[in-house]
Parts: sequence; C-alpha cells; structure tokens
Amino acid sequence: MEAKRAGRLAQTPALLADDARKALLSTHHPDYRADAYRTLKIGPNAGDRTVKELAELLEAGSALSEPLNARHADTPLTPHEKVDVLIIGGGGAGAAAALEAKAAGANVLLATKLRLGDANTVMAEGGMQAAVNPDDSPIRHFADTLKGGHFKNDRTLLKILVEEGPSAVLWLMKLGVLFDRDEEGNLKLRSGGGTSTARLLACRDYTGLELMRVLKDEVLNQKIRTLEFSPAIELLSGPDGACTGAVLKDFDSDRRIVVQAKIVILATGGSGRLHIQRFPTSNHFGATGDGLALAYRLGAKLLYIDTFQYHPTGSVYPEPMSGLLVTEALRSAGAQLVNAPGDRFVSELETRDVVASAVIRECQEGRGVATPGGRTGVWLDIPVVDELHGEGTIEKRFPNMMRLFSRYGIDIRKEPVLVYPTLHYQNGGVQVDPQGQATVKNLLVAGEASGGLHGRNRLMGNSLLDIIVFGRRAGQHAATMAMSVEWGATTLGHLKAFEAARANAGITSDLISPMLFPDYVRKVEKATA
Ligand code: MEZ
Repeated sequence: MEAKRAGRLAQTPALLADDARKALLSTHHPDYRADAYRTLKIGPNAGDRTVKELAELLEAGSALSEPLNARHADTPLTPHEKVDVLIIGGGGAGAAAALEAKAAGANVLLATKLRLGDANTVMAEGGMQAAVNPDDSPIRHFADTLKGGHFKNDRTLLKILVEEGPSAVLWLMKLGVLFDRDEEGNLKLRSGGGTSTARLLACRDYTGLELMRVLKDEVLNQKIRTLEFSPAIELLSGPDGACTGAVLKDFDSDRRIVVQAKIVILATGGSGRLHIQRFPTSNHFGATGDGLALAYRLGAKLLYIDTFQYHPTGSVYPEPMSGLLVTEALRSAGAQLVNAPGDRFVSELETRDVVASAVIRECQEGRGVATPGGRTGVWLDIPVVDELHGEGTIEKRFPNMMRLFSRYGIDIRKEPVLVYPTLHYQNGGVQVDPQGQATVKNLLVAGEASGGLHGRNRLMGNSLLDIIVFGRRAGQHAATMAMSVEWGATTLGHLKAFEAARANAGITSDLISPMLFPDYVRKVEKATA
C-alpha cells in the first residue's frame, strides 16, 4: 500500500461513464439485492417493495394494541397535556421546528426519546451544502442534487432547499454557528462527492455537532418545554383520521403521557439501527425508524422506502469502531481509496452509492483486506492529505477523526485506516409537501423521517441543510395552522383499523413498533434459531 503511494499521487481516476455507473450499481449496490426485499401486505404502501427489516417494522403491532378493544378504540383518552404543536424528536429538524413554532406564537412541547440533541444531526461530520459562493448558484446546487438523486428527487422540495439554503446559513450564523473561515475571514467552502463546485460549509469535522450545540442552546434560551427520555409510542386520531396528538412513554416512571395537540411534527430521524441487510451503521443509538412506523399506522404514505444510503467509508477496524463514519470530507481533501494490491479503483468523488458499490466489488472480488475480526475492507489512505496540502492539514481539519482513531493507538496522519460501507441514511421516508404536511391531516414531518427531497441517493451535506430549511418551514406552518385547527378527539381509532388489516393479512409477528432501541438480542436469537 505504502510502496505504491508516490505513483498513486500522480493519478486521478476518471469519473465513470453513465453506463458503467449503472452497471456497477446494479451488480454491487445493496439496494439491488432482490432477496433482501419483500412486498408490504398492509397500509398505505401495500404492494410496494421494501427491505425486510423495514417491512417487519411497518407491519408490527403497537404497544397499545394489546389493551385495545372496540370500546376503548373510539373512546378519547384523557390528555395529561394540551399543546398547539407537539414536536416529536430532539435533533436538528425538531429543534429548528420548535424555534420557529415558538417564535410564531404557538404553545410548543418538544418530546424526545433520549436527550435533546441525541440524534443523527450530531453524527454529520463533513459539512452542509448551500450555494453561498458568488460563483455558485441555487440552480447549480439543484442540478448537482438532481443528478446525485438519479433524477428522482421531488423537484418542488428541491427548489425550495436550494433557494432557501443561503438564508438558512445566515439564520444559523446569527444564532451562533461558527463555520470555518479562511485567513481573510470569508466562509471556507469545500467540495464533496457529486458537487460541481465547492459548496460545503464546515465546522472542521464536527459540523453537525456544532449546529446542534447552537440549536440546543437556543431551544433552552427560548424556554421551549422539552420532555426528554419520553418517546412517542403511538399517535392519536380523530374520527376523520386527522392526527390529534400522541401517547408518550416516560422512561423514568414507565408511565404513559397522553398529549393532545392541534398539530404534530414528526422529526424522529432515520433508521440505521435496523441494521438493514446486516450492515453496521453510522447512526446514533436511537435511530430505529420510529417516525416511519408511527406515521404509517396512522395512514401516511411513504416514498422511496426501497432505497438506503450506505456511506462508502465506515470504519471496519478496530472492531469497537465498526460502522463509525469516516467523513467524506477526507476524500474531498484527497484521501485515496486503495485495494489490497495497492491500487486506486474508483474516483473518490463519485456519488456515495457509486463509491460504496466499488468498495463492495473490490471486497467481493478478493481485492479487500481482511481484519483480525473477520471483516473485510479497503484502505483509506489518509496520510496523503498532508502530502497534498502540507503537514498539519489533517490535524487542523480533522480533529474529530484524529481523536477517535487515536483512542486505539492509530495515528491517521501516519497510517491508513480500513473502511467498508456503513448504513448511513434513509433516502426515503414520509411523503410531504413543501410545508412538511404528510398525507394525514395535521401531521407534519421534517428531516430524515421525510422522503422525496433526496431522490434515490442523497448528496453529502444536503441533510444538514434539509433539517434546517424544512424543520423551520414545518415549525412556521404548524404555528399558523394551530390558529385555525380545532381540538380533535384523542382516540386510537386508526389502530383498530390497522389491527384489523393485520389480522386479515394473517400477520402474526409479535414485534412492537416503534422499537425505540435496536433489538440486538432478538437479532441474535433469530440468527441462531
Ligand atoms: O451529509 C453527510 O452525510 C455527511 C456530511 C457525512 C460525512 O461524510 O461527513
């Protein structure tokens, strides 16, 4: 690997032609493994294909199914709390929504499964896209994202994302986000996979953490009421099917809290902890697709649930770091992907799905490197970053990566690391309109739990922008709606219908969703049965 480094530095692998890219995806991308999929039997997406893990979650029972009977289902539950806007989820989208809803005068409650800020937002390292460079434009951002998403993006949502990108940056800066700047004080912009120009704003390699630090502070400053360790276990519905609140579970007391709300915003994030196709994940511990299950049972249509993002560079060694994100910003800075014979095999700045497929191909075709724990990966040659940009670059720009690997005695300035794709993002989610409105009345969705914006492959840095732009829009819209929406009955009528559909379809699974936490014990038991 090291012997060939000097020769590799002179090479620039070309981007693949469209046909070659398609062929690589269809032969090696996990989205194309037919046996990993099945058809949904019930619900708004019945007949659609999705991965087995998600299908099981969407068709699972509710924690409230057991005590449910015909009489209870139509009897309104007595609320412990009554709020205009209930926000479920304490990551970037939830916090942005809460701030805007409160600023617009709504009475807001933010409930979150873990602590405020325990979310995938803080796991985003490399940057946030926004067309703020004078040489760039929202149109160019739009074109890059559409191409990266295989032209399947919801174009109305995408237009809003790119046009509102610069004002989202300004909003964050006014709140106190410290984006990296150059010597003259100008915002420093970097490139990423699939971007035709430098468009990523970063806070070294902990961009999401910095965003969340500021958003969390502001939620506290604005005295927005927050219930931590209180995940939603079911949504509530009125006779017309509209969402009327949620039942939370208080982890501390194990009691249920019934919240009546005029509008509910789901901002529950992703589903990496379902470990789809047994992939490791870069996601935080609570990323179990809760919002998808809750919204689906209430009748919300989902989009693109057959496509997931496998980030090309998850750590595979040492074992305790398995799945952990090794930021794409390293590849943008010149870090090279190298197979066991010591050769580069793909342009590191292809889109993520293409790079991930190329890594999988190298490993499947015997050009991977085995770890002592039995995994396989390829090298990410990080030391070349200092060779390309000068000594000290890695230390300055990637302090988070340095710290994480140094815990295991690996100095990334001197040694390459081993990587393999890691489950990173759910490309699809709940179908929404530009205000975040789902297909169920009075239910809004923002951030990773929503789908359509990113098409079939998200570009790096577009999710941090997504949570800000669409989190804020959902918060503003919810506050406006709350002024005219009447209080609805807090029943479990939808659950009665869902249970009947389960029975009709012969679904007998004892899985309860939302799962809330990854069920590693169940997985091991299933695998050994
Ligand atoms: O948007 C992302 O997923 C991101 C910034 C990830 C990364 O590689 O750092």
